[in-house]
Amino acid sequence: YVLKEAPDSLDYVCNLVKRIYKNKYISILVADDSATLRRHVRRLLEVHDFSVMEASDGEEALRLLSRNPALRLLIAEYHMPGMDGLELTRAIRREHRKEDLAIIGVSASTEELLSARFLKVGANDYLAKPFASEEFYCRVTQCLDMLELVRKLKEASIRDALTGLYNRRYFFDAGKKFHSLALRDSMTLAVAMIDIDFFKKVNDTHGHKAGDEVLKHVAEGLSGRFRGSDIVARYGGEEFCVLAVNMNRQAALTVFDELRRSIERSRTRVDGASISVTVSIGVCCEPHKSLEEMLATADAMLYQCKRSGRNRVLA
Ligand code: GH3
Ligand code: MG
Ligand code: MG
Ligand code: MG
Repeated sequence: YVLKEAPDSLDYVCNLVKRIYKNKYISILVADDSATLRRHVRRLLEVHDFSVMEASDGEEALRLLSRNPALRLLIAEYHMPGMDGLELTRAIRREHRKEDLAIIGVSASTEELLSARFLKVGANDYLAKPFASEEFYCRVTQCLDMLELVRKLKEASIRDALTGLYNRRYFFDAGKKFHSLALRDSMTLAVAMIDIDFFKKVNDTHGHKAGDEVLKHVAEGLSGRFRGSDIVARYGGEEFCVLAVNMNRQAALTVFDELRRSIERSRTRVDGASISVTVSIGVCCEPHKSLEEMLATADAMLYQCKRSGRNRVLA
């Protein structure tokens, strides 16, 4: 089974490590005033390799949560001196959503509707004590699976499936935030539209699949060239856009012309063919315009590039 996946690929090794140490990266906080009960829950979790932290009351739980953003799940006892489990849950929900930090309320109390009260203030689940370790583990897994599913969906909703770059929606959502920050702090900002020249010819000559490989190749070249704080997105088809903060016109012309040249020099190898493409890039460095207007200006510059011979940068 193991050998079916190419054993020499880095991805394979990473996935294997993740599978073996899956739970080591998941931190769970146990809030309970009884040290005996905390130790019991800690042991249940550590059997499955989770990283566990302990809090003996609500205040300590809040402190630990604010200092450890990696925490994914809180097991909250109802009866605690000071802030009880319900108040703790309510306080946490002012800052952390259900899909970012799960909470399971637990209690030995027979108070009526306690489970409903926990769920109403924002707990993901409730378990009455004493519980079977098997059930405890199932509930924990269920909560963590939900968090992981939401994380994957969120990630998928902002990415382009073919290239892995951000998609147009994310470009505008995040771009608008960057844009207003740049305006506020009087920072420079560059927005670029990048379009592959005569891309239809690539599809016509080598086929659509080869065209896709070229798109992926250009996307890789693009994403490797910008800072993590910049946004590199696939705008659609064979068009990409970049928003680079702290970049003035002079720097933009240099950076995008280097990018243009590196794409011109590089080749995509597909099924024995070696394909090279060029790109035209229009840039706008006028952050006093709205993001939409900046893109429209960049697009107009791109059009000028196309009209004046392609394979060039204009700002
Ligand atoms: P120009 O230099 O004027 O930009 O010419 P062009 O051929 O690149 O421009 P045009 O807009 O006429 O054609 C773009 C082509 O890109 C048409 C379309 O089939 C192709 N295309 C768009 N999305 C994809 C995709 O996801 N995969 C592949 N393989 N081709 C795509
Ligand atoms: Mg186009
Ligand atoms: Mg076109
Ligand atoms: Mg094109």
